[in-house]
Amino acid sequence: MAKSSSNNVTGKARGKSPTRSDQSAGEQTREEMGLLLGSGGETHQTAEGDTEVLTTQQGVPVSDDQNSLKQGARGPTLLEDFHFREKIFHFDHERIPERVVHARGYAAHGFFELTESLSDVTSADVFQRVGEKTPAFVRFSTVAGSKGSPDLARDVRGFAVKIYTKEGNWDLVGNNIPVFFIQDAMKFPDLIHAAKPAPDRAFPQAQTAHDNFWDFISLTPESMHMVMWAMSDRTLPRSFRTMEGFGVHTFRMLDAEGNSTFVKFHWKPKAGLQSVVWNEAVKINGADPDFHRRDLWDAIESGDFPEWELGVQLFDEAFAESFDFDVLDATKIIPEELVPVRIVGRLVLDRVVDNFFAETEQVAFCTQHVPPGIDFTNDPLLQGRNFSYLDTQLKRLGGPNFTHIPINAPKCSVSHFQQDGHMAINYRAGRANYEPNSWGPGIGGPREDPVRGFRSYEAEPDGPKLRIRPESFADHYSQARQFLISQTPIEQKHIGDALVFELSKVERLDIRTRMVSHLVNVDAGLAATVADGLGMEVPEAAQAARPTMTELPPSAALSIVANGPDSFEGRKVGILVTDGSDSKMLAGLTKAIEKEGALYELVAPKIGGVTLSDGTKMPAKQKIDGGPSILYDAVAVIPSQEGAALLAIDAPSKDFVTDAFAHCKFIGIGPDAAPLFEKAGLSDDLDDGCLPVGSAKDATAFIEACRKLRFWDRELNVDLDAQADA
Ligand code: HDE
Repeated sequence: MAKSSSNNVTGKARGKSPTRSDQSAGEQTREEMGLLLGSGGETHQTAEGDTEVLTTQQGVPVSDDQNSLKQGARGPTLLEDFHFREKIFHFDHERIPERVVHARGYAAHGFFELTESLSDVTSADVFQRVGEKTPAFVRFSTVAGSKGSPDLARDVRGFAVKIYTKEGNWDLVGNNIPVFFIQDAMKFPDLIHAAKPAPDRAFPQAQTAHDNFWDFISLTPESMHMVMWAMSDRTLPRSFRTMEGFGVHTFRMLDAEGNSTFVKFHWKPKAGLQSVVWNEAVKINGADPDFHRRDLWDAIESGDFPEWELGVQLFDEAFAESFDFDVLDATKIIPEELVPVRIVGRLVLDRVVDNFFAETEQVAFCTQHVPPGIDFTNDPLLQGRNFSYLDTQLKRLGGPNFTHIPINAPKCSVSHFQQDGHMAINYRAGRANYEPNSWGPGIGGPREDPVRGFRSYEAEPDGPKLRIRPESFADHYSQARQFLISQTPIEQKHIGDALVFELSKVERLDIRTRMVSHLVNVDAGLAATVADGLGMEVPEAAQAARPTMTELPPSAALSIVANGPDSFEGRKVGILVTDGSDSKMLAGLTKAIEKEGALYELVAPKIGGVTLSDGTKMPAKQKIDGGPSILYDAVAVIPSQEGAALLAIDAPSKDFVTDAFAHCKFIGIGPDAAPLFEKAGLSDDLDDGCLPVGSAKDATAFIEACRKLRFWDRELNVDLDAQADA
C-alpha cells in the first residue's frame, strides 16, 4: 500500500533526475563561492546509473545531503535547515519499544495450503477447500533476550503464525515447545522478570543460568514439565526449519451449528527435527550471532523453502473427562499415542521480507485474533494472553490503528465504524459513522451477520468467582517424568548436563538444593546425576501435591533423535581445503553432497581461495577462523600434503577438527589430512564417525553416514560427565 500511495518513498515518479551537468553546474557555483572546503567535488559521490532524486518527506528535492546549512563556511548551523532537522528528527524516532518478551525474532512470508478438509468439525473458512492456499506470515523468536541478543541462547522459541484468511486474520501464536512454565497468566510477569536480566545489574542477557530464574522455578513446581523440555536440546534448535511448533493451549473448533470439538495445533517440520549441542551453541553465538536468521534467509533465497505440516489433535468432552490431566492446563500435553495428530495442511515460507522493520518488527500477533469457527477454551493462560497481546500492541505501535499497517491488515474486506486515532490511514467515506442508522444501503454502512459472523461457544458458567487453582491442575511431575523417559539415552544425558550447567551458575546452595528436590519427584536417576554433577547429596523429595504417576508410558514423538530426518538434505558440509587440494576428490565430494540435496562451503586459509591440484582456482566461502566447524552439520578435511603441514600449526584449523569431533559430527578425512589430526591430538581417537573421502565411492558413503546427523556414540569418549554416568 505504501508503495503505491502518494506518499511514494521510492520517489521514482518524481520530476526529472539531475543530470551530471546539472550537478557539476551546482558544484561549480559553490566552488566559485569558495564553499567546498578541501574535498573538491567529492561531497557529491554519485554512482554511475543513479537516477532517483533524493527528497524530503514532503517530496521536496534535496540539493545537498552532505552538509547542513551554515551561516558562513565555518559558522553555526541554522534552525532554518528543514531538511537537516527533518532528517535528524526522524532518526531520533526510529526505534519503537522492543517486545517485552520475544524481542529477538525473524520472519518470512508464505502460505498455508489445506490438504485435508476439516469441514466436519469447523466452519472456519480456511479449513474448507482442499488445495486452497491462504497467505501467511510467520515470526520465529527467542523469549528472554533483547533484540540484539544471539540466536542460539538456550531458550524456548516463539512460532507465531498469522494466516490472512478470507474471514479475518488468524494468529496462532505458539512456541516450539507444547507446554508452558506456568498455569495462570497472573504469574507471567514474575516468570519473565525472573528470567530476564536482574534489575540491579542488568545481566545476564538471554540466559536462564542464574539465581533469579532458578529461584522462581524452584518455587513453582508447576514448571517442572516445561523445565524438562527447556533443558532438552529443544531449546537449541539447529534451525527454525528443524523445529516443531505448537499452539500449546486447547482451543475449540466450532461447526456451523455451534458444536464444539477441542483441538491442539502442531506444526511438524518437513526437514525433520534437529538441534545442536550446548558447547556448540555457545560458540555459534560468538561466530555467528545471526545463525538462525541467516539460515532462514539463505534457505528461502536459495529456493529451498522451509515447510511444516499442520497437524490437529481433535477430541471431545468425553476424552477430556477421561484424560489423566486437565486439558485446560497448559503445562500438560496430550500424548500423540492417545490422540493421534491428523495432518490437514502445510505451511510453506517462500518469501523473505522486503523490510525488517516494516514487517517483522511491526507485525502484531494477538491470540484473540481468531476467525469464525475457531474459539477459545477457559485455559487461564490463554484467557490472560487474550488481554495482553492487544494491550502490548498499543504500547509498541503507538495507537489503536496498528491494523492499518500493511503487515497487520487483513487481506479480506474490512468494514466497521471504528474511526480516527493516531495514524488513521483507512477511513469510511460518507456521513454514517454509527449504527443502527437509517441512511440506507450503500451509505449506511455495514451490518452484523448472525450467520456468517463470529460466535462464541455457548459454554455454561463453571461456578462462583474464585481465585483458585483447580485440583485438576495439581500434578506437576508425572508428565515431566514421561517426557524424560521418552528421550533416547543421549538426550537424557543432555538434559542432565543442562541442569548441571544451569544450576552450577546459581550461587545460592539453597536454590540448587530446592531445585534438585523437585527432580527427585521426576526421576531418582536424574536427581542423582544432577546432584552428583553439582557435587552435593541428593536432597529429600520436594513435597508434592500429587504423587508422580510412574506408569505413564514413553511417547516416541517427544524425542528429537527418534524423529530425525534420516536424510542430509538441506544440511551443510564445511570442506577445509588448501592450495594443492585434490581437485578430483573435491569434485567427488561435492557431487555426493549435491546428490543428497545438501550444501557445502569451502573453508580455506585465505578468502581469495585456493589453487587445486589441477590448477583450478576455487574461491573460498570462509577464511578458516571465520568458518569454524560449529557452523556446519558435518565437515570434510581434504588438504594437500603441504597444506596439511601448515594447518597442523594453525590453532583455528585444529579447533576446526577438535570441535567437530567433540560435537559428535561426522568427519570426512582426505588421505593427506593426517598431520592435522595428529597435531590436534585426535589420531588415536578416530572412530566410525570419521570416514575416508578419498574416492567418489567413499564420499557417497560419507554423506550417507551423515544422514544420522551426529555420531552420538562418540560422546562417551569426549565427555567426562558421560563417562561418569556410564
Ligand atoms: Fe506470549 N506475549 N505471553 N506466549 N508470546 C508476547 O506480545 C503473554 C505465552 C508468544 O513474534 C507479547 O506482541 C502472556 C505462551 C510468542 O511477535 C505479550 C503470557 C506462548 C510471542 C505476551 C504469554 C507465547 C509472544 C510481547 C502468559 C506460546 C511473539 C510482544 C499468559 C503458546 C509474537 C507481543 C511475535 C509475545 C504475553 C505466554 C508465545 C506481552 C501474558 C504460553 C510466539 O503480549
